[in-house]
Amino acid sequence: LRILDSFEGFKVKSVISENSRCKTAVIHGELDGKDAIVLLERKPFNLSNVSNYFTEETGLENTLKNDIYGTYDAYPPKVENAVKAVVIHPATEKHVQKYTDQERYIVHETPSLYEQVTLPLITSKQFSIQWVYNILEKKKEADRIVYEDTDPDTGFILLPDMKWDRTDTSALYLVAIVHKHNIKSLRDLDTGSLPLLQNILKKGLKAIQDTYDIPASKLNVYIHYQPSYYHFHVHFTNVKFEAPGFGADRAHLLADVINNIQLYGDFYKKKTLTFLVREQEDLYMKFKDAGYFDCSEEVSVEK
Ligand code: M7G
Repeated sequence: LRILDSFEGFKVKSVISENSRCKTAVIHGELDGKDAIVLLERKPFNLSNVSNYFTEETGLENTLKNDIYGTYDAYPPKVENAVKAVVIHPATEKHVQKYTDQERYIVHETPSLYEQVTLPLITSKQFSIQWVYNILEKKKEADRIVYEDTDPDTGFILLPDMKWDRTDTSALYLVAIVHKHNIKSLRDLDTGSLPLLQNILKKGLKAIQDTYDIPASKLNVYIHYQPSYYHFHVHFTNVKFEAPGFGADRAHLLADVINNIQLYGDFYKKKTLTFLVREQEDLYMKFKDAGYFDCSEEVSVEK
């Protein structure tokens, strides 16, 4: 689990996903004989120092000139060229699958499908959450903590998400990880969870206002269903930023979740929850094996 200082020895196996609009690509490779996943992302412009781009150090290659219109390939100084790279190494088969572009299917998960199909899978087979425990036990990322409430029942640690470079606040992305164990996901929330949820919303928003001067009205605060990691956590992102995973197929706004529980108590135990599954995912296989996609109309209306 060493920290890399170059990609020396890295062997590219394949490009497993690519998004030209987001300027991202995911590469599956091998390092030290073990699988590795690298998420590459072009960084946003450093606008606090925008004049750095406009010097003789930025070479220009003309690609078109028509009347007053010119297009160029520009080569800014090296420091402005950095590409963000998230490296997962050694990566498991599940990581390769998670980041590979693949067909997606909608599932309407009734409470009984949750009990019969989803729950047995997430209790037996899921991504390791060692990284979460490392944060909660202050073994890793302790110097990045933005705010902590240490209460064992309602407390949490708020810190920058791995996906955020911590410089550009218009792409601000923080995650609040609860101290309490055994809340796997949205499905486990009920009236007993209200003090925890309200505490995260109130104190998380205040900490972001105090630290980054971003008000509550400029933040999306939400929970993923299904999450990748089944230890309860909440996402805080700048509304300016189209965060991956902020879609109706995955994101549940924390304020709405609180209100649904206030109104209906065990709402998330009874609700049919909709999400996307990807073809290579274990969950897709399980729903397929259970015959869900053969007769999804019938199954999805089951109470
Ligand atoms: P999720 O909804 O369970 O899964 O969110 P997703 O990755 O499919 O969205 C987990 C969140 O935790 C994501 O936004 C990850 O980027 C973030 N995350 C994952 N890991 C392994 C780490 C980590 O080691 N450190 C930090 N700070 N964030 C992480």
